[in-house]
Amino acid sequence: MEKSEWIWMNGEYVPWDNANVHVLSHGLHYGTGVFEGIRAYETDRGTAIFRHREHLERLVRSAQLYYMELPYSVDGMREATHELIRRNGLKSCYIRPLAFRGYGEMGLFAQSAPIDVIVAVWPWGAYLGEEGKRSGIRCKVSSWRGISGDSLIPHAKASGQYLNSILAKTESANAGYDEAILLDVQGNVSEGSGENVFIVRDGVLSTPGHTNSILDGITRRSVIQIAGDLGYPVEERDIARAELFLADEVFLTGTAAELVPVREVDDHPIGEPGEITRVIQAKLEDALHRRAPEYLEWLDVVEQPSKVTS
Ligand code: PPE
Repeated sequence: MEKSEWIWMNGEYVPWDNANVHVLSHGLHYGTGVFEGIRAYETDRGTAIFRHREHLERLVRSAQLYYMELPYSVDGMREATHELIRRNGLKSCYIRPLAFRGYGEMGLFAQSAPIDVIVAVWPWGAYLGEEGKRSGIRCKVSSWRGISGDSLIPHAKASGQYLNSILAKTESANAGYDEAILLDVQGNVSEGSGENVFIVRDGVLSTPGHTNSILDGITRRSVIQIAGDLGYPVEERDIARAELFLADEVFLTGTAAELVPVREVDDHPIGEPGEITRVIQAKLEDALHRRAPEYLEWLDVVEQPSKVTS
C-alpha cells in the first residue's frame, strides 16, 4: 500500500510508522472492531468526501450493534478527518476509520479493554482495476454462504465478519476470477465480498434487500436514488442465483470498487457493460466529483485554511 505521513490515533496525529498497537489488543484476537471505507475526491472546490456523515453514522451504529461505545462523536471524527487530509496534503484518498477493543483485558467479556479509534487516509486506486471498471469483471458464485443474522450481524461493518468475505474472495481469486458473489443462507443472491450487487433485466434494476444478509451500502443507496431519478424502476427483492446468469446487465457497487460492471458470472457471459450500467456509472462518477448539481449535498468539502496571514 501507499503510505501517507500521518494517522489520527485516539485524538492525536501520529507518524504513519508509529501508529502501532500491542499484540494483546483484543481486536487482534477476536475481531472486535468496526470500520468504514470512505473516499475523498478532487473537485472544483478542493478535496470533497463522499457522504461522510452517513459513513460515520454507520460506524457508530456498527459499534452499538456490538455493544461498543465510541469515545468520539461523529462531529469530532469528521473534523479530525478533515485535518488529517490537510496534514497529509492529499487531493483524493481512501479513508479508513477503525474502532476496536484495545489492550487491557482478555476473554470474551472484556468490558475494561479500551475502545481505540484511528483514522487512516491513503491513495487507493481502482479496487477491481481500471480495466474492470471499463470493461467489466468475471465473478464466481462462492461455495461459502454469506453470514446470516442468525449468528452475526450483516448490517454491521465489523472486522471479524470479514473472514467470511476473505474465504469467498480467496476461493474466487484462486479459481482465476476477479470477484466472488455470495448467496445468503436461503440461497438467494446476497452481495460481493466487498460490494453490493445489482442486476438489470428488461430495463428494471433489482438488488437484494435487507433480509438478504447485505451490508446496507452507501453506494448502493446512492445508486438506487440515481436510478430512480433517471426514471429506471428499482426493486429490492430476493434474487435467485440463475437471475445473475439471465440478466441483461450485472454490476457491483461499493466505496472502494465504486461501480464495476460484471461481464461474466460462473462462466456465463453477461456481455459488455450495458447501457443502463454505463449511464448510472457516469452519473455516479459525476456525483463523486461534484459535477452533478442535484447531488452536491452528498459531498463534504475539506476546507483549506485561509492563505491570508496577518
Ligand atoms: N458489502 C460489503 C461486504 C462491503 O464490505 C462493502 C464495502 C459494501 C457492501 C458496499 O458498501 P458501501 O461502501 O457503503 O457502498 N466494502 C468496503 C471495504 C473494502 C475492503 O476491501 O476493505 C469499501 O468498499 O470500502
